[in-house]
Amino acid sequence: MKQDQLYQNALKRLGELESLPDIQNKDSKDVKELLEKNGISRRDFMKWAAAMTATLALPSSFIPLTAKAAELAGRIPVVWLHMAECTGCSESLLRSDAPSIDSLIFDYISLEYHETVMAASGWQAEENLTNALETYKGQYILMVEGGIPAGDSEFYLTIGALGYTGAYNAREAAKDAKAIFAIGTCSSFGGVQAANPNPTNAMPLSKITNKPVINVPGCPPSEKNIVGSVLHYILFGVLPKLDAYNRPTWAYGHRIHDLCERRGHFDAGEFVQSFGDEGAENGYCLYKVGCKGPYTFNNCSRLGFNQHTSWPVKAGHGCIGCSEPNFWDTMSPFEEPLGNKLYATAFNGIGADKTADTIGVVLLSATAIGIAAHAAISAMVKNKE
Ligand code: FSX
Ligand code: SF4
Ligand code: F3S
Repeated sequence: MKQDQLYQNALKRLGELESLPDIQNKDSKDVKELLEKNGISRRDFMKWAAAMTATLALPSSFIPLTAKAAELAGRIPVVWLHMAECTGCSESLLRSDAPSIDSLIFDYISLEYHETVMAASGWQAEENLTNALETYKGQYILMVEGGIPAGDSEFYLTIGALGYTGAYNAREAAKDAKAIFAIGTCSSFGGVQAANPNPTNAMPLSKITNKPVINVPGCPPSEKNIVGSVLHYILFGVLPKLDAYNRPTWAYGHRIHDLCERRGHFDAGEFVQSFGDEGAENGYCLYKVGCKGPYTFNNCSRLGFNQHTSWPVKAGHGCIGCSEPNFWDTMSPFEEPLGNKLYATAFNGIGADKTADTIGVVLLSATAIGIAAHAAISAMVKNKE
């Protein structure tokens, strides 16, 4: 769609949303008041809107629309379900001592049901869920965190006094949802629960419902990718452009390696050989101590976490590929280059063992050879200097 048309559609949609009642039931009347209370000026908010517009890969003409979308976040009811996981996805937004604008906007979103933040428990909590699904039938956004035990193993995740399984709750909530997001790698791809031998037969959300699911992976995903997904939906109301794994390309269109701050050292053949060595002190590339940035699609190297303060590679550990399918199996050992794994598996008869995971390793290996070759050539160039 042409930019002009996109802009006009977003404008029309925001106008329609504005005429809806604000259903958020927090202390603050509106986003303006909420930001003021937290000492955030209008100017800071507009700077945030500019950064978020760029994050969503939209031109700067959309900045006022992004700001407006954030202001209207209280008009969209959100139901957030927890499945089998560590709650890191929610924590990535909520555990901030100085709340970022992202977390404030998330707080302002009308969370009709979210087990971590709601006050209700027991029967009342279950009633809240049933009420939210009925009251906002056909209007709510469903966000699901966690892998979901399925089939004969559904009972491994049994929730609350009614004894429903997680899979049952997810299926029921998906039926009348306007849009569905799998938040985190567990919900997107199964995550740690689905790692070999996957004892509970944990599945991604997309295998539990037959409705379209937008995957927002990462273990955890960044606050920007979660809030950006909601804002994108508010702005356009349609599926964003997705990659082969149903991840929005605005967030997962580039490799970690493409924009990594240590990339110059990779190209120059300057590698950390072991943690704590002189190369580590000099901020050299972490490829040889296991960085999976060359095979991982996410925007961590561009945006960082915790209000841009840091991200795994900046903190000194390689990327472990946490936004990729089956990364617990395909990307480990996390502190060894993937090329080592290629060598080991090639001599361990991997071809005879055709599970989905091992096929994943073989496919990945084609890229691994290229990267390993690049790393080796870079190292040779370096040695000749
Ligand atoms: Fe944890 Fe979410 Fe990882 Fe999974 O994040 S951070 S185990 S993606 O489902 O809580
Ligand atoms: Fe950065 Fe890792 Fe790529 Fe090195 S291998 S440049 S540390 S992403
Ligand atoms: Fe995950 Fe790698 Fe980003 S480990 S948080 S995708 S840097």
